[in-house]
Amino acid sequence: MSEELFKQMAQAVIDGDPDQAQALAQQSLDTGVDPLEAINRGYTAGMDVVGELYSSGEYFLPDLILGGEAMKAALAVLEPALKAGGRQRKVLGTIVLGTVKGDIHEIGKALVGSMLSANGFQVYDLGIDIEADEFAARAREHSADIVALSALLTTTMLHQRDVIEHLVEAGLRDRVKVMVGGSPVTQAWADQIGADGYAEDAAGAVTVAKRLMGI
Ligand code: B12
Repeated sequence: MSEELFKQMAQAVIDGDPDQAQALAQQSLDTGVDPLEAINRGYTAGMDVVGELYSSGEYFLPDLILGGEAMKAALAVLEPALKAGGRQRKVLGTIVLGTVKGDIHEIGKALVGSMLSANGFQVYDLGIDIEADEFAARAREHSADIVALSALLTTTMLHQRDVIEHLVEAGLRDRVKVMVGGSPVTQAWADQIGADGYAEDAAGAVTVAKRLMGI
């Protein structure tokens, strides 16, 4: 019975269908299925397939976005039940994410956030146009393992360096890894400003975040 439900959950993510994903999550709670099993054996299994199809070129960006949205829709139903039951999903690490000061591009940043969250990271998405000192303050508040910085403009990518400088000034740099991305950002830029990781896309962000956590 549950096996069939898990398959349907995975399929809802593969199909990028948030409504179906959410309905199945509610159905699983109503029929007493363990929410942790639903996340791991249903939805996360579906995300793995989406990631593979994207890597092999069969799926494109919109499929990745929809898969992430479907997963988020299901988690919105299941995570409160998990917390109420006193069980937490295993968290791989805590990430403070945002688009840097002067930059209002949010789509890629949101996609990176939902992929990280769907793959087991606790993500605090600060939003867009975020000041450097705000990143440092929130990293301290949440005891972040990683600060992830998005920038889509050649002018605003300079602020990624400012955030690193603020983390140094706040005495946090030795405790917090920094990951950067956005279309004008390159590995060479990441190296130049002393960031710990760079990824070209949201799937790569998950790989890099896991590497930074030593997983
Ligand atoms: C949509 C868009 C907008 C929308 C944004 C809407 C929104 N709510 O986000 C609006 C209309 C507001 C906008 C405004 C502007 N834009 Co604009 N915009 C774009 C556009 C067309 C698409 C961006 C997008 O969403 N891509 C889809 C997402 C999924 O991809 P992505 O953002 O690159 O993110 C992926 C990766 O980069 C990576 N990634 C992103 N962030 C991070 C973070 C980390 C940590 C990691 C690891 C990875 C990562 O993973 C993501 C997912 O795979 C781009 C062109 C382009 N093709 O990129 C121009 C573009 C970025 N914009 C541009 C410009 C010039 C502007 C404006 C200055 C225009 C103007 N004169 O007003 C303003 C700037 C406003 C501001 N202050 O920020 C230029 C930038 C040129 C440059 N190199 O500096 C571009 C490249 C267009 C162009 N070819 O000229 N824009």
